[in-house]
Order: sequence, then C-alpha cells, then structure tokens
Amino acid sequence: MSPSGMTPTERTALREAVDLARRGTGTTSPNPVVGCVVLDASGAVVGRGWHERAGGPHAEVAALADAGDAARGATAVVTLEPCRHTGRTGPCVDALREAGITRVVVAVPDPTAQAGGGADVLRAAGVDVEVLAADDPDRGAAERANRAWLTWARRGRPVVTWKVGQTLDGRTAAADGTSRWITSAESRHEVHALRAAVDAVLVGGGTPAADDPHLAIRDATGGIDRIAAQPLRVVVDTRAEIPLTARVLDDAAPTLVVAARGSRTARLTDAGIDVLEVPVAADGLDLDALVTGLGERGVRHVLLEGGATLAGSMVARGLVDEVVAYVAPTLLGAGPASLVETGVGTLGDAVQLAVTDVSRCGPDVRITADVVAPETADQPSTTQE
Ligand code: AOF
Ligand code: ZN
Repeated sequence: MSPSGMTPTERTALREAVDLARRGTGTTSPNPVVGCVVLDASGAVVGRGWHERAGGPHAEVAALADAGDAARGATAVVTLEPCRHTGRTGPCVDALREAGITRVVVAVPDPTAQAGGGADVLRAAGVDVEVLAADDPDRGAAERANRAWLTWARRGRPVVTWKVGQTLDGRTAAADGTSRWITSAESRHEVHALRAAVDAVLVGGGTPAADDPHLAIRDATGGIDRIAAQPLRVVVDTRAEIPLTARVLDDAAPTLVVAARGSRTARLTDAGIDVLEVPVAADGLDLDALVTGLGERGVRHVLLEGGATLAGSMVARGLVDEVVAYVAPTLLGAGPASLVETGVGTLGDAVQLAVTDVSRCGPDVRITADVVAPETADQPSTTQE
C-alpha cells in the first residue's frame, strides 16, 4: 500500500479511468466527464465505463454493466465521487452497493450540494471508501480532465480558454489591416478541434464587423461538419447592431448574441435570434454577468477567440483561465496587438502564466499556458480605468 492507502494497481486503474473520462470531453456538458474502472480481488480489470453524454448512464453504471457478476466483492475506482441523488438517472451509490462493490476509490469529491456526499453514504453502508488527498498528483490529473465542470461547480462560471493566432511580435494584422492568414493552415485546422472540445466560442463586437467570422466547425472538405457537436457561437454586440446577414447568424450552429440591457434587441429577437441581455458596468458590459449567464445555459467551457479588446477586458476581470497561442514565425513591426486594455500599467502587475505545453503546429509554435490566479482570489490585481 502507498501512504494514501491506495494500491499501485488502483493508481494504474485511476489513470486509465482518467483516460476513459476524457473520451467524454465535448459531449457531456453540462455534466462532468467521469471514468470508472472495476478491479476484482486479484487486481484484474473486470469493467470499464465512462460518461458519454448528459442524460446517459453515469460512468459507474456503465462500468458495472461491463463487469457484470465480476463486480461482486470488487473495487470501483472513479474519477469523481459517486452521486447520491436521483437526477436524470438513479444514484450511483445504490448501483455500486447493489452490484456488491466493497471498496470505492474516489479521485475528486463532488462539490455540488445536489449530488455530493456519496462517499459518506457508501461508508455508512459498510463500503470501504478512499478519497485522494487534495495534493495527490493523480487527483490533479482527474481534476484537470474535469476542469470545465469543476470550475462551474466551484465558482459558478465556465472555464475560459483564450485562443490567439499572432505573429512572433504579437500582432494579428498588418498596418494596412490585412490579416489573412497570419497562422498556418495546420494551426487553423487545429482550432476546429479546439472548438469541438468546448461548449461555446466567444467573440467580441468588433470581430464580426471586421472579419465576418463563421465560427462553426468545418470538416476536411471545408464544409460544415454535421457530425461534430457544434459549439454555441456567442457574439458580444453591446449595442445590438449586428447585421442580420452576418455569417455567424446562419443555421450551421446555434448562436447567442450578447447585448447591453436596454439596447434595441427587438430587431434581433423578432428575427428569431437568441439574445442574452447583460447589465452595463462602469467599464463596459458586465463580463461576470456574461459568463454566469453562459453557465446558466449549460456552458462549461468557453473558447474566447477575440478580439483584442474583449480578450483584454476578460483578462482584466480575471476571467481567462488558460491561453492557447499559435505563434507564426513572422515579424510585422506594426499593426494591431493581439491583446489590449488589460489594465496592466507596470511590470509588477503583469498577468503571470504557467506554461503547460509547447509544441509545433506546422511552421507555427503552439504555447498552452494557465493563468496564475493572483493571490487576491477572483479580483484582478490591477485597477481598470
Ligand atoms: C454525470 N456522469 O458519470 C457522474 C455524475 O444530470 P444527472 O442526473 O445525470 O446527474 C448529474 C450529476 O451527477 C453531476 O452533476 C455530478 O454531480 C454527478 N455525477 N454525473 O453526468 C457521471 N458520476
Ligand atoms: Zn452517478
């Protein structure tokens, strides 16, 4: 036994359970991704399962079905604490007990009031339950796989990834405005995979006016991918001025227009367009209300794709959690910057990133990094004008 009480076999099983959980990325929202591996008394894997889509069987139920009679006297290793509630499906704590599971290893407690507490219910029923310590690296991997849902469950908002394509000197267009194509075809292709893994793609007001982006996932032929789960396209359009002919309003994917409360949204709603009205704060649209509103619509992971002003405001509000930057080996020396108005005026206030991956994408370099939250919780450490 390792100091945590988990056997090496259980650790191996947990890593497999995390891999299984990841298979649900992009299809389980608004629910979590969850994986489960069932081990018999000899440590052999007798069942595997994962949560595929909201409303479908939970990971534990899928793994128990896979194990059949072999679940009797077995151990279930799960990435998220088994639920104790009856929601769209029955409580997993009951399913585990009824199948004869005698030990449950849990990577991450369920923070929701509705479903959390399953570990105690199982213990009360005589099941041996092990919950990993908060600093356990295997728990960290399970948290990471479920980051979007856990961010929502703990903080009431989706996780936000800012994706940017820029030159090595941080520009998104040349001085004359030409911007097609800064990054390579490989990088642009990869962005479609990013979109497929999230629930919503978010762009700021200036972007539709300047670029008329489509934001849907295309297939290999460049047509609309009807098989991929298309993310919600979210357009911030403070004054509700978007033309009805904008490509982002077509029927390739659902679209939500975010406008200031009190703006002339009737033109849009009359045309059948879904509108989210949010209050206006002193420094512009209330972005906290925006992300909370997206969370209320079931969005757990947002891909912020620009423009520079919206991204800067989101960074300033502490609402960007992760950055994926495609950096083209190109220098311009003039032209718009990829990020503006973050409120950072001095080096000591710079937004700190922790790089999690660096790789090549065709001729470009892709850098993935987490935003290191300032000590002062959710508030940005800088003041905005
Ligand atoms: C899942 N899949 O494998 C596990 C979940 O919407 P319901 O009724 O299916 O319940 C969803 C809640 O159940 C979810 O928010 C989480 O708290 C808990 N566990 N959910 O969708 C699973 N194990
Ligand atoms: Zn469950």
